[in-house]
Amino acid sequence: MSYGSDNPWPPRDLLDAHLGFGTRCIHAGQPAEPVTGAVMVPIYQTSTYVQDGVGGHRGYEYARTGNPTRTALETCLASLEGGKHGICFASGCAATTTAIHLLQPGDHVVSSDDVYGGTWRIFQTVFQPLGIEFSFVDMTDLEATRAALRPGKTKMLWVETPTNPLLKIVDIEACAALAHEVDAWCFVDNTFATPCFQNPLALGADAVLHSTTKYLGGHSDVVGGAILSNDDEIAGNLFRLQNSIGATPGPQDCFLTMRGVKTLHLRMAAHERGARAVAEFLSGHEEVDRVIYPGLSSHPQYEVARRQMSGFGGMVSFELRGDLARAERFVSSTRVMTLAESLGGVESLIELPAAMTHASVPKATREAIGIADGLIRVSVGVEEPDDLCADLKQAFERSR
Ligand code: P1T
Repeated sequence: MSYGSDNPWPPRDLLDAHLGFGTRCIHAGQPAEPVTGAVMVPIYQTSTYVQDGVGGHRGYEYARTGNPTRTALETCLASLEGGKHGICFASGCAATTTAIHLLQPGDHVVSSDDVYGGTWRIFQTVFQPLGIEFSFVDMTDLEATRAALRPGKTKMLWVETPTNPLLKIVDIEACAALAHEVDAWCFVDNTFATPCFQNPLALGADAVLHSTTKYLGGHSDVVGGAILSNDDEIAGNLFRLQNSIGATPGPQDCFLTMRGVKTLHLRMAAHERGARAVAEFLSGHEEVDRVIYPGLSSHPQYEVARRQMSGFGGMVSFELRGDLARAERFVSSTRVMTLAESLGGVESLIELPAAMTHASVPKATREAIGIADGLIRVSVGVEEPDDLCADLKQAFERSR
């Protein structure tokens, strides 16, 4: 099966399943370029490709349809998720939007309630008015998830795990089984865990989505998205939609993402080390009401996390004692951690979801989900853990 362009280079076939994860981060999809021997996949900064005669192209016709730098990234990410097919997009939201275009008016989606605010906004304000229905449920409650299914109408389960920002852990294997009982697809947003710590396809998911803006890019310098799948029908339709809708990434962005991915395995280990230190520091603090980190045995789904993840990730959320003003002062008081949206970069970022990343979710909905106004989310970077804990300590003092 060929998609868009029947490109000769770089090859899409994956011959690397025997290689370890870290080796694939560096090499998957990226053989040396055959003309010059360039070790790094070049940035093919072109919008179109010469044809030797009408229709006689060399695998690439037009850069929305295909670009060799993008092909390499798509192949690399597919390899990391254990998928046959990789399809890249201009952003995580572009990937989500394109995925929902697989559905028709009248179809129904059951989604995790605690999803990224922008995902919620796409579902509620873009697709709901076009006739696709969404039910939001706490997917840690499998009975509630089952009850939300409408056999014959439900075509997709949209699972985000760990969730953003409450870091709930959803049982992927159980949700994929529920989806398949009603002949629906199970899509998993794996942005927070990354393929380094969680492989949804191996747990039965039909497709995996990433905001590559986050850990995969890893350096807060590029926006992108990807969907990986083993299902020929899903992938064929996504390639068609990728070309038709056209929310594709440019070659420079693909290059930066691929360069970031080369150190994914190293960075994730450091993110996790820092996150554990921060979570333990906060757990012992008298001014903190609740610390949420999947790697703490106090986490409600700790056992599920241990079963389906090989690491607990770099995200920590917590509730500070005191009012919203105190929380605002706190996130403005850190000196090493930067007050900013986004996550997954080498630098630590701190934010208030209710006022920032999840401001597009109405307050009543946020409260029903459990996102308190004073909830603070930290994307723990790869700085020295001691410096991060010292930074939080001085922020407690400065924000009192
Ligand atoms: O920002 P973009 O690349 O379009 O990705 C959207 C997206 C999708 N899925 C998850 C789980 C996400 O966290 C995001 C983006 N999130 C943020 C910008 C944030 O700060 O939470």
